[in-house]
Amino acid sequence: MFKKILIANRGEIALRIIRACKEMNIRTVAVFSDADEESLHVKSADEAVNIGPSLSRKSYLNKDKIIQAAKNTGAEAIHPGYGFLSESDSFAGACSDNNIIFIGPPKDALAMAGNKSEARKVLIRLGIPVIPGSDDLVSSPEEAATIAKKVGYPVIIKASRGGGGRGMRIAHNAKDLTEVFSIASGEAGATFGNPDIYIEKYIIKPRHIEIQILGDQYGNYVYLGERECSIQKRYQKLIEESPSPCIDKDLREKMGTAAIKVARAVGYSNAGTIEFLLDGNRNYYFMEVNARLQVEHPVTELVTGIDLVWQQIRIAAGEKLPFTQKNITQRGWAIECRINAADPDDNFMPCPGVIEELTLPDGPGVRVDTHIYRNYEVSPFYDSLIGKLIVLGEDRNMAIRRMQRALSEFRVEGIKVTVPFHAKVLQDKNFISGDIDTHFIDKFETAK
Ligand code: MV4
Repeated sequence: MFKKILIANRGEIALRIIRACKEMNIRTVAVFSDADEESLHVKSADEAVNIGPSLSRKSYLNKDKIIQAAKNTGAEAIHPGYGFLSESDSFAGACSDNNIIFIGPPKDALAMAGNKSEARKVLIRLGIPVIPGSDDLVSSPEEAATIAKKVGYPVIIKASRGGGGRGMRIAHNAKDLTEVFSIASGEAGATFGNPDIYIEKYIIKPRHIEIQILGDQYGNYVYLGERECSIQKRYQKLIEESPSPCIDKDLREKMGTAAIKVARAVGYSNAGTIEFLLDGNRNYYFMEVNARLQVEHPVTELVTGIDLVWQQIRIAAGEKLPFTQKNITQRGWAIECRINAADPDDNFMPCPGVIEELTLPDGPGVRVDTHIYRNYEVSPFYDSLIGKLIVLGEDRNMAIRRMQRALSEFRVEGIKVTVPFHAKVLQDKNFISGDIDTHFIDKFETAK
């Protein structure tokens, strides 16, 4: 096992990883930017290294600085958390060039996950359900029009190097398509440094369901059930839960098996998520591979009892999975609210500033993953996520009541936070009945 790990991240996830390391008797190295000098991850790690100015590009995204910090402190492995360098195949490559273990999937699996049209092509060959569309890249508006005519409008054009909702354009008819085609490819080139695009039929009102998997370096895989992530706004998830109200044992098994097939096909190991869309008839379609530990991983941890960060570290150190599929069970219902320093009345505009008063929820079935404290200053330089409130109940109804209770205990003063917004969603009758899809928040906001 590793003796020392560097955590190439900040905020709540850096703390989450440091906690797992402490439990495993592994020493920790934090890295931090100028803006994060007073951050908890810096104080709770055994060592901390300043890696530069506040701008992410100059610190948390600076590969050389981070690798140098690992070498100088003698860290044998780097945990990238989520965001920043977590899905960078070139960073994973740089780690291995420097004899440092990247705690995540192999470089080639990262590259495959980052190339959506290539992944799609491989999975079509394997018989994994993908949304009807192009089998490969689409290179002209004429080709796009032919495919659109075959699968039917509306269609969606996606950047091959995009993901998470970035670089997508919808076309409702042939006239739209010509226009949207050049916009989409121009955007893809400008945003992702690669103009490649592909096309799919646009699924109206899908549910977003993702399957958590773990794979060791010896070809053993398990799936840890699903997470329902449909409650989102502009691709930013607000609430996640596990299990999903619309998945039964049979569908879970089918999607879980498909997810493992995807992972195996791309040579995946470590923790990963296979994202699917579910249409109104509960047909599932592969969307993308999220090649990292995800923000919402705690809901899976609470219902399976498996610590995903422990497993990530064990896998990276070359250990075999300590369980097989039949050992994995889900018990109870978990819900997570992402708490942001943002204003729901102003399009979730970030609201950085000093936290003047703070009371965090506690009590039965409540977990709070956060890096904030009284007098902490939420920086404008980074994502506005200030914490995650996660509850576990015996069933969905109990989890909802527990979340309502926990939200009512959550008190932050000095900055605007999304707690009151979450409290309203948790009272919504469609949410309570489990009638949710990716358009839920839009409807919820217009109904107000
Ligand atoms: C789609 C889609 C409908 N049809 N693809 C957005 C994030 C990215 N992972 C894929 N996304 C979508 N792809 C087809 N063919 C609808 C979405 C989508 C969505 C997906 C997941 C979660 C929230 C979403 C919100 C709007 C649209």
